[in-house]
Amino acid sequence: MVRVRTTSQAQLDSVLEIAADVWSERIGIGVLELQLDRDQLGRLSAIGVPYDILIEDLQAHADAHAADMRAIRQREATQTPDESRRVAGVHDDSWFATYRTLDEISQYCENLALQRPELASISTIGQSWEGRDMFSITISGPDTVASPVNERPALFIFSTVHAREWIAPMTTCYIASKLVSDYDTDDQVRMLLDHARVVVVPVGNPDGYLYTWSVERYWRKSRRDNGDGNFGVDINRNWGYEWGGSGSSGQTGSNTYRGTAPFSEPETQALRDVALGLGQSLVAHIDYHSYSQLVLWPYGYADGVITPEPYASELQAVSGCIADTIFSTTGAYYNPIQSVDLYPAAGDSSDWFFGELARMSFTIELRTRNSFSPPPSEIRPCGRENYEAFLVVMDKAARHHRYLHQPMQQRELFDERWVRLHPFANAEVIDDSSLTLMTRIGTSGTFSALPMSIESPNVFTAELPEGMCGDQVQYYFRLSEVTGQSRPSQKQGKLIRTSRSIQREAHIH
Ligand code: 0X9
Ligand code: ZN
Repeated sequence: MVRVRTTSQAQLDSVLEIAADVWSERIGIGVLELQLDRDQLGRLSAIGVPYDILIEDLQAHADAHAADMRAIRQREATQTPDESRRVAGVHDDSWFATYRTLDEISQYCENLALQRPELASISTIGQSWEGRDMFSITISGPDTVASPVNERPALFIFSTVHAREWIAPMTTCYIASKLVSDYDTDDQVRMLLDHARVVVVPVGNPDGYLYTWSVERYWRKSRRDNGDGNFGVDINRNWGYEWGGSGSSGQTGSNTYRGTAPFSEPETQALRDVALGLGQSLVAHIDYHSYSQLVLWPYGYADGVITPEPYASELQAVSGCIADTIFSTTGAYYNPIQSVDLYPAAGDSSDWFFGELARMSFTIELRTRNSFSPPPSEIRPCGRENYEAFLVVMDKAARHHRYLHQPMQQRELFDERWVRLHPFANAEVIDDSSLTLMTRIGTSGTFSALPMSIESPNVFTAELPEGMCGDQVQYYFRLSEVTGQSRPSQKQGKLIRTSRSIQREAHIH
């Protein structure tokens, strides 16, 4: 693995031709990290591109990493397992001491569901190209008549769509595991899980993941046989929103091969169908990758693509919140940016969740800044910081469902232009004077603010502006909740989750 510096497009083109694989997130003139055969180094010199060798022998590097993991496992084998914790189905911190195989990951999740069936359940969501079962684990507070689990707002998170990103399944398993165990001990987690559910798919590409453990450590794609001697589709270029554009390849051998059609791959289909199955309940999505510590929000499908307002600001604000929470948990810095500013890549998951389903969606690039094989000691801090950040997103997403607004039918709009908003019982106290209807005629331009009136206790109304027949009227509600000080029972450390202004302000679209 080498770091090169190019100064022209011609140099960059030659370098990309010489490289076996590009590891850098950002591909452009300047600094690039790439994998190449040792005997190609001379060609770099020949075209005048200076380089530093970062990893001399990738196989030896992967072997050393494997030896580290073996040592941890040997230590593990000599220790008596903490059976009482595992049997209780609570979070087992020792499991996060090293990377885990596909089987170990399924067993860990199955055990969570087995031990706490009222909180966690496993479902088969489809089969991979090689015919392996793919599974999800759904976590929520016990089903009740007043709040059936299937009607609760749902957050859908998945990881390991890219096979070599080993810290990703560890992180989503950490989130699943802590949610289950904290339900008993943390008031806020219990409140969130009683009002929302979380669907986790830890391994979105099981064939590829297995392949990285058995054959090629740095394999990225699925394992489809493309029929021409090349294998694999990049599952993160196979989603159906603006599929086929820049940053994805039509070449079967490319590491960003997009497949033959949107959703051509069984793995992408399985993930899509989980999302569609959640229907209106789906409120947010996160796709976990590694590496480089970034929080990415859509769009990312083409250079210069504009994410419409007010969504762009809201996605940016929540991304900032995620990054802040991570930083205040462990001190790790994740940069929040729009995904296109990393590089354009058409057919990724977040563009589909946002563009097609109109849901809040993020792609998080986990630890570290320079490796698909961070030392196993990075797993727990990565889990902790992302668990805390996930709770923030969950709180934010569930909050959207603290308000009820039934859009008016066209017929009603003809001579009635009143819109109503009812806070649910679990909403925070509202600052009445902050209630505003933001509205505009048409689909572009600025929104203007109209104050809302109190129709009866807890029912707020406002009148939409008058338009011409056929005009489209867009609107959303804006209000401030009075929180923070009013909940003195919160533990000091947890206040981070409720103290950001974004959390005190809710937009309901
Ligand atoms: O390229 C990807 O799929 C993601 N990075 S990774 O190194 N894990 O492969 C980032 C996708 C972000 N989306 C866009 N830039 N559109
Ligand atoms: Zn990835």
